[in-house]
Amino acid sequence: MALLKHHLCAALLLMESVLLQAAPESSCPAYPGVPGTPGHNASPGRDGRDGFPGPKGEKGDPGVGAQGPPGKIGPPGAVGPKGDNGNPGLPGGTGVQSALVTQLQSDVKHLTDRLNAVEKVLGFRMIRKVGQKYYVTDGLKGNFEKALKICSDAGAKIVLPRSEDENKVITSMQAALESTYVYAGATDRQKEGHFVDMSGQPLTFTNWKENEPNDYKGAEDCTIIYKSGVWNDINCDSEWHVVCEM
Ligand code: MFB
Ligand code: CA
Ligand code: CA
Repeated sequence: MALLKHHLCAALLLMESVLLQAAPESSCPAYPGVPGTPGHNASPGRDGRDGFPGPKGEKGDPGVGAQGPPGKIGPPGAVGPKGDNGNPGLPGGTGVQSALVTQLQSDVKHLTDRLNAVEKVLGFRMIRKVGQKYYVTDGLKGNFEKALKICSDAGAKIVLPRSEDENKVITSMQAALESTYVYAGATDRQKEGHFVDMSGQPLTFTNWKENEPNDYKGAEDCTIIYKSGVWNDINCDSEWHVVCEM
């Protein structure tokens, strides 16, 4: 169909051109032709030739050149002020050895003492560890002087609680011993009414029962711990359970 249309259009155009050539001055009015179908866009044309060089540009910023190689080492500076004295040097070879030997001897003595204490502790029937101390007993009874000897023979001292917690350990041992009273290492033998420990130092902890110490009948200079944990001053010749500490 399109082909037929193309041929018809071509024929009409041919006829028009013939008529125009035959009678150019014809009086026939020239009627505008039917507008043709717009043509397709032609393919792009060839690139044009290079243009003429443009005007000279403005001067650019100065460039940053690559860092040059380090310069030559300069001359040595002036001599500075004298520095402080250095730390004392280590002793000479023999000095270091003697220091080490001294330290080792001290360590060995400490360990030996601890080992001896543990061996002594193990010699008792009942042991309680109380912080860095041990409370020990064989359940023996005696007066105050005998109590002091039992403990010193074992390389220990008579017990003296220094806190509520330590005091409670004693009452727990009394329950196991079915004991009523345990001697404590506190007396006012030196000065009546002023209780001190076995080194003569004032007491930092006490748990006296109400109205105690009372130096009953003027003859109570030693201290016992009742199974409830309260303290009472008593006659040093009475016999009670012995607990030692080390
Ligand atoms: C006193 C007490 C004393 C004796 C006596 C039998 O208390 O202080 O040490 O135990 O009783 C009333
Ligand atoms: Ca007294
Ligand atoms: Ca008393």
